[in-house]
Amino acid sequence: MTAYDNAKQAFADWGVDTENALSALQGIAISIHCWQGDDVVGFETRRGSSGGGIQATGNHPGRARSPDELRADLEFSCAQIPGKHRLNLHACYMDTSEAPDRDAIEYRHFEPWVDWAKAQGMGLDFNPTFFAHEKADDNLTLSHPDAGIRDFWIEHGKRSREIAARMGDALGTAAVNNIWVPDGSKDNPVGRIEARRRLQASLDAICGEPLDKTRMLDAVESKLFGIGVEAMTVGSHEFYLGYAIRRQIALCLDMGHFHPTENIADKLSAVALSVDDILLHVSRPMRWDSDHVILLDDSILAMAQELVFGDLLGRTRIGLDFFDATISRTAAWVIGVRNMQKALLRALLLPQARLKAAEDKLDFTTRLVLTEELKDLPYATVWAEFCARCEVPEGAKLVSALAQYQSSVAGRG
Ligand code: RNT
Ligand code: ZN
Repeated sequence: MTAYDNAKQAFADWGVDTENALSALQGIAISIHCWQGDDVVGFETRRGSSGGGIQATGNHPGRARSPDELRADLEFSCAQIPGKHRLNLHACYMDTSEAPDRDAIEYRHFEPWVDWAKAQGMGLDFNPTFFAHEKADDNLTLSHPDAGIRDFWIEHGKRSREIAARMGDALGTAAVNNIWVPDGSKDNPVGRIEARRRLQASLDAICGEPLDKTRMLDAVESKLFGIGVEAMTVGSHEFYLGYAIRRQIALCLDMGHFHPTENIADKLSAVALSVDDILLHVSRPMRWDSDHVILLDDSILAMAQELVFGDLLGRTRIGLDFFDATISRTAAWVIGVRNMQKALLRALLLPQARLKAAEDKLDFTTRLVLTEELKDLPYATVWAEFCARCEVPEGAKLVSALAQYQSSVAGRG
């Protein structure tokens, strides 16, 4: 008997088939955010200030300085992560010797990424970049009072959407095009509704023409506040929840974009009754939207359990959104993606029917005994089996692979 055979039996004793869990996990693609690899800097020749309140902190050696370095780092990272995943690109990560402004980006500026994704067997997702640009320095873009500035950003949004659709065509898997804008106000505004009307009109101008959902999915991302926009964020949760419902597009829930005591896992089932598609930005806020690398902690476990128990995996895209520049950036990716997968595996290994039956009978004692006893099951052994089958390292081998790669990139300037 191998350790896995024993674990398989331990779960079978609870009525859980570990093989079903492993094949379900194999089918879940995580959208890996390109911006962890270079501290959200991007590769535009014309580069503005960082802006938008989302600057990474830290100066660990090894930041990717070019698309080639970023791709090399991603290839290494993906070789340490079981399964097939997606890459989530931002518009500012264009790969071209040209210097198009944001309102002039074209598909060809991203084609090297598409070719690379095809070779890797990865899908792509996309984001227009509404920050780090002189026309966003006031933290106003799609809701700017000046129509000329709004039009500039609307053009950027339209082009991004078209690029995403063409990525979807090329790779045969719909690319999510997620819109997040930093728009807001540092001090108490007097024209809140006007700002929100302008944002709504700009979004309508961008997403007005319906595109085939097999090519791309529109998503909008809400936020509570950011540095420099403490008093009001135009695209608040209520704003975008309503907008996504009205326009039948995807809603993006970022785990760092709510009050720290709100339970983001709880929101999934609530919004799922009103929107068809959900995008997650799995992140770890510490006191604020700090975007720490995700741990295998209660918030992630709860999120994964809601996805599995609410049968929401089929209409939720799981994207990650964190950036830590104080540690190895490749290690950050690998740790974060694997933690998301471990959380999903744990949820898939729970005896769901039995737990729900106890709850339906209002037998809360049994529910509590079960949830606590189930924590002792050998999840780690099933995870190790998954890694072995996918031919990726775990434990001490992973630690040394990460350290070795980090030392190979530490000399980058
Ligand atoms: C910012 C949002 C947004 C960004 C990325 C880089 O608060 O979370 O998703 O992190 O677009
Ligand atoms: Zn986000």
